Amino acid sequence: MLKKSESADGVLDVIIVGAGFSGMYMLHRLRQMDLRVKVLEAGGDVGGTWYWNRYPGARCDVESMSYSYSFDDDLQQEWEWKERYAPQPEILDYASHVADRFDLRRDIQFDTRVAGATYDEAANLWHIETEGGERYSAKYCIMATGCLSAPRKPDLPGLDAFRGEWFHTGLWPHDGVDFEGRRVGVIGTGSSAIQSIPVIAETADHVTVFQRTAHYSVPAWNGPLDPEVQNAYKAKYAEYRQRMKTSESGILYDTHEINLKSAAAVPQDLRQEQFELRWKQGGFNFQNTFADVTSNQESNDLYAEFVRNKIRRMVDDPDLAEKLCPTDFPIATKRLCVDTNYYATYNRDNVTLVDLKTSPVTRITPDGIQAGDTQYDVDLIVFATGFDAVTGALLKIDIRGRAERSLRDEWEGGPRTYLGLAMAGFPNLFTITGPGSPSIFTNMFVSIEQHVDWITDCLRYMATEGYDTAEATEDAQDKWARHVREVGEKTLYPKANSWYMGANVPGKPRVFLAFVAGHKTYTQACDEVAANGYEGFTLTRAAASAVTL
Ligand code: NA7
Repeated sequence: MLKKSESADGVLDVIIVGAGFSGMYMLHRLRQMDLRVKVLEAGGDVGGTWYWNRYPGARCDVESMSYSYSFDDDLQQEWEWKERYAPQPEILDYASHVADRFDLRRDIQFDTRVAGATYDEAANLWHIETEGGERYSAKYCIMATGCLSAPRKPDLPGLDAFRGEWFHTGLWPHDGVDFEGRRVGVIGTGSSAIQSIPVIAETADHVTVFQRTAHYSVPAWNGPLDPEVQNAYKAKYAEYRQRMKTSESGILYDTHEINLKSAAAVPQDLRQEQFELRWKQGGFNFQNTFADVTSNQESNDLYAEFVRNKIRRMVDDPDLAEKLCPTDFPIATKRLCVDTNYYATYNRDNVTLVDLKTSPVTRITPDGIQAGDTQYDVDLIVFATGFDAVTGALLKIDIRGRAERSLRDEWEGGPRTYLGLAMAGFPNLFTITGPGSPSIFTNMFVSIEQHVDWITDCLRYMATEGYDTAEATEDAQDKWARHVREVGEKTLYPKANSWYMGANVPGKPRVFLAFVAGHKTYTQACDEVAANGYEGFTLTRAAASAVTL
């Protein structure tokens, strides 16, 4: 008997790779078009990034009320968030609830990692091969592979001979890790480390933190979400969602006239007052105190010094406080961390900071971690060393387009896409929140919904007009890639060795991985392309000549 999702010849309309929030919504939308769709997912269930990142303290840095789908009003009205910033288990419960509610799992094949995707020009099909050797074919292939889904740990010699246990925050064991009475070494001080260190320190015998670069962190002021606050928010959901969709960040901020000014341009006492106000609001509110944190070095310095002074007040030991004060990059040019008790954790007797600035980690020994000439004995190592962001998960798959063109080769000098949605030479292949889209600079849900809706509209247009292939033109792709670079170069972002720039992975080309101008600006560009009949794409009918718009 035929599986429901396949046609008589076993060919699907669409294969979606990944069942995180983008793959799930994509499946839901395409089903409404009555297409035969299958989702292939490496994990054992839905959730994507939130399925894998189960480290202690893992929590979203965007507030719960806005970090969720907007496409179904009953869903957003009925789902109850418990905390201001949702912890990972709650977000995973939400993903699972959505999968149940829309009966998504019946078209998702779990525990299936895609190894290759090859375009067959003659048949106008994508052939997908899994690591297990299964093959699927579909007219369209949509990569919903996520931006922070390829964990990376440094290539340190000696790890194999380490007598203890080690884990990466982004691939955390599902049954948890017991820290009780153990000496733990945490390598890295980005968001994952900043969230997990305070929790690990509560039960571990000792935590040694290996810091290469001090990051800026602001307090979350997390807590239970008052049901009255939640209900009031829900009553205005339609308006709030609309405001998110028409904002650059996809996040709602309480913006007054003062917040539209340059930090450097307002009097010192007023600036201090505003910084304090936003600090008390918590989270990303802080970086939106003024308009120019990432565009004006003088303003950026004022923000940074405000945070350093906070750190000096929170950490008892002045020498330690100075080591925790970031000085190596402009604030907010690496993603701002949002924490609960991070700096105060260093006042505990069982937490030590190792500053790697002059003595990097060189090897793992059987008993621990060696940094410079010093050996630190630990029972357990936590690699909080981040991800091969944005392009990593895509390039793990051997993607081949027209004439066997390999995406890995095409992107050797850095990714180039048209709108972060499509690539020249790879017809009928779409990426959700791909490189060159604003994705990582925004509330991911807002970006995901916009991308999925845009792709859905594009496929509907093709079906209605009788087109069989859509392929970005080289010219449109070049122009967009140039635009992404030029917009980025006007900001302070290039000054940081961040994952936004691909700088955290040795050998990765240093290019802007995302479009920094924001969601609203980007959406206007996408809408214009669609309104002009998918300008910048070559649309082709199987039996007729190509139309380039
Ligand atoms: P990040 O933000 O990339 O942080 C990784 C951390 O690991 C960062 O402090 C790195 O230092 C450090 N790192 C990486 N390699 C090494 C080596 N070899 N030695 C010492 N330290 C190292 O990843 P996260 O998982 O924390 O957060 C990723 C995103 O997830 C975050 O932005 C949020 O959006 C959620 P570096 O700064 O490069 O000197």
